[in-house]
Amino acid sequence: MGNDFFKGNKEFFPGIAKIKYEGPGSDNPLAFKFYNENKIVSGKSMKAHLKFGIAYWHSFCGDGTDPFGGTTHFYPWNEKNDPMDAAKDKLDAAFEFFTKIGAPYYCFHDRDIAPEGKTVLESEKNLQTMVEMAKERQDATGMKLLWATANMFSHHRYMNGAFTNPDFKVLAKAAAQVKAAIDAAIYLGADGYVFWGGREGYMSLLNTDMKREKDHLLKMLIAARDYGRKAGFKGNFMIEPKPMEPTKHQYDYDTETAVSFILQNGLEKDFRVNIENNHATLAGHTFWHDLKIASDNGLLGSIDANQGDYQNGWDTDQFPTNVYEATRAMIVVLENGGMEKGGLNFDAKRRRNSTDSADLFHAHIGGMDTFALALEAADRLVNKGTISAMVKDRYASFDKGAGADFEACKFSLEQLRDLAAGSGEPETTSGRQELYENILNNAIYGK
Ligand code: XLS
Ligand code: NI
Ligand code: NI
Repeated sequence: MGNDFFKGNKEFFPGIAKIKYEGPGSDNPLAFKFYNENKIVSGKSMKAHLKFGIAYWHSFCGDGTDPFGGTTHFYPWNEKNDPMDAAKDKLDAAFEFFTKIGAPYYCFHDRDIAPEGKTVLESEKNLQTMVEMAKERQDATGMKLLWATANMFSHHRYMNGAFTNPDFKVLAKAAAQVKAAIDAAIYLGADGYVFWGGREGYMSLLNTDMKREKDHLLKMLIAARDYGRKAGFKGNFMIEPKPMEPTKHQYDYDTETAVSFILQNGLEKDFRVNIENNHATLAGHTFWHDLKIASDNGLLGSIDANQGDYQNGWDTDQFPTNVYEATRAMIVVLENGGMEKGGLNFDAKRRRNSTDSADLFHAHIGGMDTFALALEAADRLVNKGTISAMVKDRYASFDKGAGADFEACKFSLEQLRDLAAGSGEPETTSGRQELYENILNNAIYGK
């Protein structure tokens, strides 16, 4: 394998070497056509701009199961009977994949890397053991943990929620799990810790005290933040919004809701949002819209880079292939000055019927090439500044005179009325949407 670290270990992706950049002229399906990690784009390498992360759950745990059928992805790292032995194989497979695909970051839920034990203590021990192994592999390969999280939605005890469960005993179990996951994040030097509240919501308002549940959610986020900071966690805590699925209604409905929650409760020093494309579209927004909301509020933390299906109303978690959508995302990221402690985590799964191990590579190569194209297109657009100048000009009437006085809160409603009464009908001004769209397309096509 050309990497001493794996000597003596079983190879899980035999016949696939490290994926290289071969450029758009290459016909090799196992090569990057556009992602050239060392290429400099406005002063920074592609690798540093994009900070790709691999989602442990989809890539090494998701087995193709859907509501109508079981496993279709039979993994060689899932063959041992003892769950800890299987977890160790999985870790080796994961690091082999990380090294071969050449993404610098990964993300996991506690239960992705270590099996749940019979007691809290046993679960903590399992996690500690696996985290120590992961640390060794991080040190040997240079991989970094983008963020960690706790899976508080799969176990049956969480069927009525975790932090928002009506039963205090379940809430306490969730607290224990989060404490251990934060400890893991600290030990592995993670840049972030994510709260995605899959079951923090309701199925029916008839049996739900929503006000009380939301209050518990806030109290638990504060307790987790306080513990993390005390224990030395320096990264961002992040809320990942999603409107529904698995619950009918999730409390962190969309980015606007999560941002308001953060600001309303004075959590902006510690909390950011982690935005997923398919969650934004499920909420009836675009990826672009949710990223903009976060960025406008200084709360853009990180991105779960995937895409949905326009015909399906659920979280299909597909690998990103839509360059137009990705470009609009990268425009926000560049205008935001990057994401500091965030990156692009592929929270995406290959399809149930993509059953070759090479498909995992094709999926990630496609996602990485898509965002490389998007980065360059966004850079052309942002650097030229045509659109930003046009937008600025659109609001020029607020830059001076009475418009500027209005922004400085110098007018009452009556005074504004008098201004209106003393002037004629304003001339209409075109919004020029089609022109803007052409400029964006031109940037995508290299102009
Ligand atoms: C599910 C979420 C989940 C989070 C991490 O829809 O996207 O994968 O990213 O718990
Ligand atoms: Ni996600
Ligand atoms: Ni999702």
